[in-house]
Amino acid sequence: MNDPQARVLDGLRDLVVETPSWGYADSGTRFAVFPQPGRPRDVFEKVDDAAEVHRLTGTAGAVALHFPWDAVDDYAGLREHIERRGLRVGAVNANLFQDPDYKLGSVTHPDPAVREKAVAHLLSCVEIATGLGSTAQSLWLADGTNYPGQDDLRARRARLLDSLGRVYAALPADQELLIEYKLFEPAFYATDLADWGSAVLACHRLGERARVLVDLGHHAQGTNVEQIVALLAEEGRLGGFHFNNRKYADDDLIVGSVNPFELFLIFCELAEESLPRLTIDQSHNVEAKVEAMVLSVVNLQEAYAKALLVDREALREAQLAGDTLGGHEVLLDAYRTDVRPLCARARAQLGAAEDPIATLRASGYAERVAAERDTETTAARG
Ligand code: RM4
Ligand code: MN
Ligand code: MN
Repeated sequence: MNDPQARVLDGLRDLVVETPSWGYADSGTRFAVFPQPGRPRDVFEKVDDAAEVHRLTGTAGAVALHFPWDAVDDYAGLREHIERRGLRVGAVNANLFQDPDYKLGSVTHPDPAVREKAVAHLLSCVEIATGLGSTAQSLWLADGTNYPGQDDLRARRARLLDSLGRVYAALPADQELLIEYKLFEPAFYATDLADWGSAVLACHRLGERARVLVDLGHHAQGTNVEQIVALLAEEGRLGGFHFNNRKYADDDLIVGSVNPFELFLIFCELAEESLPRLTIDQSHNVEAKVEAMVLSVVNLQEAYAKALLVDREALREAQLAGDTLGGHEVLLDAYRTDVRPLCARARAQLGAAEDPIATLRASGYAERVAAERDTETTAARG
């Protein structure tokens, strides 16, 4: 398609961003959690917030869930609630990092009984996903060691592959396994899945529906994340993305807030082929949560729009001609374009808000949920 504006409008129409249920709930740092007015009290209210973000942006039609944080007795009821709000279930995220049994690891733990417990949790997540109509398991492990000699690095790797192999074997054909790596934290000496290499090697062992998930906050400073995207895509192993932004470590700030040019370059790579699963993974500690999520989706729309504006032909010509700065300037041209009016038009076409933040603020949503949720909580506490 040669009309760049039409390319952007089409692209934004098809863009789906999954917002995370956990991004609406109270969170904090290891120093403190600051409770917010109107915070959702359960998964149903998290879904209500996600639906509000979708209503305003037109692009956030799926909600990723985290278990056991979002566990309920009646999954059919939860699915109905999600669909009634005009959403679908995104990836199902297992939680293998909070139970005291996992102090020395989960699927890599030296004790087979703990590994069994971890695998059982992963298998229960597969069942939950089946009931909810989700097509992906998203797995991040906190597994690792703090001291040299604490455990055998090769034995841990073998345990990891064996445990994940059992989970992969139980995956229904319409579910994929996304494996997320992270350089460090909570382990500080050796993390079992520390980088894209250790993740993609595990995927190769498991099977073709195992793919790597890239989280923007999980690399060493200065890592060229867009190059990792290109590499994994070329291998057919780019499964998904966790968007956020950071200044120092895994800060989980609003995507595009600190380093918008990096985000644009990542979208330039993503836009080369059909987009993988795109999820926001953020922790809003001091900012208003629904507003933070709306701004995140808007930032993603703008980064994608700019990537779609890149004159690919001119870029290729410059590259083939060895015109070093010519190619760079093609990218800058797109990056420096003010795409806000075009994104507003795209949102209007989707029946969403031209100016989502202003509309949210004028709607009184935050005040309304604060009144409903906080009063009832106080009443319930008696
Ligand atoms: C991790 C990782 C995971 C997320 C948890 C809460 O650092 O990014 O994706 O599920 O945090
Ligand atoms: Mn993540
Ligand atoms: Mn993280």
